[in-house]
Amino acid sequence: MTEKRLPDNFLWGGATAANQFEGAWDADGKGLSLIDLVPYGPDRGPVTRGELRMLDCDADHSYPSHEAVDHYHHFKEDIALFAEMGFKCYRLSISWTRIFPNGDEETPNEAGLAFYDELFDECRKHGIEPLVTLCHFDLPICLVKKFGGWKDRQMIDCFAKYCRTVFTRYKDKVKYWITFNEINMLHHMPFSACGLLVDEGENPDQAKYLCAHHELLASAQAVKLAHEIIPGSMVGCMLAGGSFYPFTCAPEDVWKAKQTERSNYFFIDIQSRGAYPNYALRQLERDGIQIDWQEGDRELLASGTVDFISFSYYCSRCMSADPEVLKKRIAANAFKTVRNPHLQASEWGWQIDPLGLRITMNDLYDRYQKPLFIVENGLGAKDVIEADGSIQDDYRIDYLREHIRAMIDAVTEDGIPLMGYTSWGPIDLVSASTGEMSKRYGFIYVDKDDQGAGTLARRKKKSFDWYKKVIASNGADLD
Ligand code: BGP
Repeated sequence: MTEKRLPDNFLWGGATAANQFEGAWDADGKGLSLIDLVPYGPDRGPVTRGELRMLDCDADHSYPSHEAVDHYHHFKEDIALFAEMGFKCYRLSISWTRIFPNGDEETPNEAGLAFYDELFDECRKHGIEPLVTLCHFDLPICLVKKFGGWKDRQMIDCFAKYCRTVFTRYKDKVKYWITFNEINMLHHMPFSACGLLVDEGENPDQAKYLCAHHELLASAQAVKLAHEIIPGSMVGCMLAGGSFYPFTCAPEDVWKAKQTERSNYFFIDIQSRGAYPNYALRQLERDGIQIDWQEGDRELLASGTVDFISFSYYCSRCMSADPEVLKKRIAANAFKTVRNPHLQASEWGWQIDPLGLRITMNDLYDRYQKPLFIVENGLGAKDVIEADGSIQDDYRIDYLREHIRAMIDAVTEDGIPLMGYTSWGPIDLVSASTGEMSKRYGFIYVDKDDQGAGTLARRKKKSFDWYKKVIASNGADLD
């Protein structure tokens, strides 16, 4: 026990995404989303990056989103388990294609709207505040085929219609919203992030920044709509976070780390400050990239700034200016990083750095001066069921304990306003990067393997009671 604890209104909880959790990919009128075409296996990476085109399902691949862990049919049981752990908040995403199956219909799909009505009612019944992501790597494939995804400005209207529909429908049930999950993933997995497929002869960077401009306008529009339709609502942007350290103290390494960091901050700089930053304007000009400015764009960006900064944090990253060092980079989520010799890594090579969370929080708050919300953090690991049926996931507890400790230091020692903490995947779900089930984050185990076999039964791990105690003590008891 320590004296350090978070305030009573701190939003403790967990986070999921529709495509990795719900399954029921074609139930009750749901349309096909681009993420329903991202397969399991070696083709997954190339599809998410847009290097391999997959615009229809085929018999040679399996698609993890189709069943996921079937939260769609287990949501009451799942939310009851969250309530048992004492969750104050549950971050989930709405699947756009449950609401508008093709993305461009005039009227929404009532069955899809009804599903989230029930889900939010269930949360409210247990006193759990929903935090809703409008788009988590999940857009109607019809819009990808029709418009080329976010390359087309008409996407802004499609998104606004979807936002207006869900804000109006859920205005009494949902107060906290996030526009786009990990918006900077556009750099790293452009197909999953915004449906981008670069055409032959097209400049990939021009296409990327065109998508970015439209998404940023759509985000600003969504913020304005939420504020109009739901008085008192709060809307956040969302960054795949993790500060970049210079590999050495050579000024060239420091500068390279800063530039790389800025290319990721670019999106949320605009979402939180309402204008393109000078460094980006100059860089885009040097690179010969045109921004598709149209009348009213600047005003829209300026008037639709976010209320809070949310981010995921799994690891810090390291950058060097030396081409030889860069050759040996490793994976850190969809990013590449120079290996930091001071850190250990997870089984998937993501380097574990609890102090890096405190550093990232300070970097973000120094930059934006807006409340922060940690909406993803956790350890992906293989779990073993012991002979007595228990799962002794002490490695997960250790990871979370040290990160939560660093987070509490950032709040209590550094004075950072933090709205809440939702750990990633409180119930095991499909891995976004690999499509595996065996990369597990949960406090609750799901009986399903990488090949899709299993009963989908839920089972508490050792970390379940540990997290319950952490929440009950508001972070004072991390033992
Ligand atoms: C983030 C995504 C999540 C989630 C998480 C963990 O980038 O927002 O959707 O999956 O990473 O990554 P993975 O599932 O690849 O382990």
